[in-house]
Amino acid sequence: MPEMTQIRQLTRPRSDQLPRARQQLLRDGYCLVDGLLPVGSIERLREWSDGWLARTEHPSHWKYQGSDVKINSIRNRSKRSPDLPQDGVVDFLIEHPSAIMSGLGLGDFKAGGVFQIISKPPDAPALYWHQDWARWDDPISMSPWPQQVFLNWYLTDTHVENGCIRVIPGSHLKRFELHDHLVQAHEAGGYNIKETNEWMFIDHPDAIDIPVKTGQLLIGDARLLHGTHPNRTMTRRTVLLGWFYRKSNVAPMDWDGDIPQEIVERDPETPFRFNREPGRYLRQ
Ligand SMILES: O=C(O)CCC(=O)C(=O)O
Ligand SMILES: [Fe+2]
Repeated sequence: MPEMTQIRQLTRPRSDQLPRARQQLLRDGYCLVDGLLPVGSIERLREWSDGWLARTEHPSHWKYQGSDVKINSIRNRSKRSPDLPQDGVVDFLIEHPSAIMSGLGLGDFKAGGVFQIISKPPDAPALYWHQDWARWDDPISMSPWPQQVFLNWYLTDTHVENGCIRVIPGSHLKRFELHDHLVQAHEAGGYNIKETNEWMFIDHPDAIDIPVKTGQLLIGDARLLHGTHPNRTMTRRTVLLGWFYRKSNVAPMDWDGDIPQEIVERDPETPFRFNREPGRYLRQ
């Protein structure tokens, strides 16, 4: 999508917005900012994603997400998933928000290289409560700063009726009773749950809905508990979701808050082990 990147003056964020958004990201686990997209981007992205959705067979385990079409970028390609189809639109989605990321103090984050097309068709069920962090055996799970975030571009305005996201603010750093009742997300268990599962779809008293306007960018900590409402409308609700990561497992250079002792003492050789189950590093 080369036309999009030409309009440089639109990609610089307003100066007061981002420091406040950063505070919210640290405290609540998410923030919503102006995505500064060039005119016409949403329509183009909708056309692009509708094309992929139409060409892709939807397996039954996509029921709760709606779809999970993964597309690799070209210039920022994920080497872990070399077989995914590649598309330059994903490079735009990765590169466009770089000034926003810097303004949020996330300038040291790198894109995973892939975006997911997650689209709820008309009459689609809710997405269950889950969190997406999978390094719970590692003391870095306690970081008061984000280590992994999702960037969500919604391609329609979202609201409760068409399946907007809902979150439990603060759940990225604090254990809620709900944590102990959840089946782990997606391939770790969520794919196979029943729609009648009470905990996975609970109307939790601490949950808040996050309706999003097209053009806004929702950024969330991977540890945040989130889910969605069902889509009860006749129009599909699509989000383009990409993961961004910090490579370093020590405090950011400019971090002036506390650093948990567990992180100070963390063995730099701690091996990666996939574990989505929050354990002793998520405290009450
Ligand atoms: O559909 C959404 O709004 C969020 C999707 C999500 O969180 C996921 O697929 O892990
Ligand atoms: Fe998620």
